[in-house]
Formats: sequence, C-alpha cells, structure tokens
Amino acid sequence: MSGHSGRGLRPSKLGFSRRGLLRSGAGLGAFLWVPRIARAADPHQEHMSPTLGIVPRKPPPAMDAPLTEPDVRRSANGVLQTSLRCAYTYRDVGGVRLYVRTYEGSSPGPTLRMKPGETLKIRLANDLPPNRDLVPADISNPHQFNNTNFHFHGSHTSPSGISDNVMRSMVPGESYDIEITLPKDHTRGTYWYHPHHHGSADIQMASGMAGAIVVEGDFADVPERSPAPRSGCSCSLRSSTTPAAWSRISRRCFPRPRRVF
Ligand SMILES: [Cu+2]
Repeated sequence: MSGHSGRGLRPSKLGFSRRGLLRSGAGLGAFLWVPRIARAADPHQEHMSPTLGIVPRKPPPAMDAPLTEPDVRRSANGVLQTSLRCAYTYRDVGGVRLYVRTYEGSSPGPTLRMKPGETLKIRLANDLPPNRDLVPADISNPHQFNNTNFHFHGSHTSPSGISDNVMRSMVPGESYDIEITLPKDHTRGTYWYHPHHHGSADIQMASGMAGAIVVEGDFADVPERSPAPRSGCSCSLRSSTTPAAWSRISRRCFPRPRRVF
C-alpha cells in the first residue's frame, strides 16, 4: 500500500477542492476582519491593542479615583528626621497589578516638608534584592537595578559626603544616613527627590521611586522682599535670591572650565 507520495495527496483527494479552499479562506478572512472594523468604530477600544494581554478591555478604574495624597513628613525644631525604605511592592496602576520598586511601599513616596535653614536627616534602608548582574564593560548600559542613592533635585546644598551626593552607592541589604542642610536663604518652592545612581536611576524612577519635597515659605519670609507685595511673579522671586545664593548656584550649575581646547 505504499506508493502514495506527498504529491499524490491533492486537495480533491482529501475531500475539498482548491476553489473551495480559496472560498473558505476568504470567508475566514472576512470573519476575522469584521470584529476589527467594529472595534475601530468604538473609540473606547480603538487604542487598546489586542496583542497586549495586560491591557484591560474596560477603561481603567484607577483613572477615576481621587488623587491620594502621599504620607506627609514635616520638620520639627529645625530638623526633618525620617526613614525611607526602598523595596519591591505590589501596586495597582490603571487596573493592572504591578510589582515595582518604591519608597515606603508607595508611589510617589512620602512628601517631605521643611523650611530653609533646616536639616533633612534620612536613614535610607535599601531592602531591594541583591543584583544578579555585574557592571557591564560599557557602563552607559543600564545595569545593577537594585543599587540606589538619594538626590534632592533642585536644592542648593553640598554635593559631597553624606549630603546631596549623587556619587554614593547604596547597595541592597544596607542602610545609610543622609544629612542635607538647606541654607537660610534657600529658595522656597516644590522640589522632588529621586535615586541618581548611574545605571539604575531611570529604571527606579520609572518604577515609582520619587517623591515631593516642599520647602515652605513665601515672599514674606524673604528678607529682601519684606513686606511682601500683594502680587508677585517668578522674576521677583528670582531677584530675591541673595548674591551668596546666586554664586552657589552658578558655581554648581555652570562650573568654570579650567582650559578651553
Ligand atoms: Cu533630579
């Protein structure tokens, strides 16, 4: 009974013809396309790719939820003393359950409120798991996502030692002290903190490791602006910055080149 090669198994012998196959193919194509056209007509579903399994079909309920104020930590007697624990946490974001790196189990992390002239003292515990990778040959590539450090974005303070030092390495399983003193003439406003460790900072921030720092005060607290005007603008705030503060800012942000090549 041998002798039947693959060539001999023509569609007609299998019970359907080539024409029938083409007809049924066209029918199947139409069957698959109709729901797509219907979906395209529905603006709610249009942007939801059917290829992404994690995208919910309904509008995410979290978008309708009221804004939840993060935990607020305030200074007392000139010091804001607190602790920040970096660890993995489950978070429901847009109706999707994610496992992300956080400060204190929330994203954003706690809001820190202090005043110019005060000191921020943080005990930072890095409870992220050990890194599984080594530093790559090209350190521009993202690496060792569980190393961290702490940066007070926008502050005009010391960048060295245990102050606002973005060159520190805070490795998993260890705790570190951070001590940042703001000058008395520090500009008031809303700032933020985030990790600044080379190789992992962007991954950790995208994961939700960031929080607000409010340096409290207003025009009435700035000696040069007192008594405060009834209305102000950012220009008057800038003109209120003392020469000492300006030279600190310019030294830090625009370091003078030693030599021009
Ligand atoms: Cu920054």
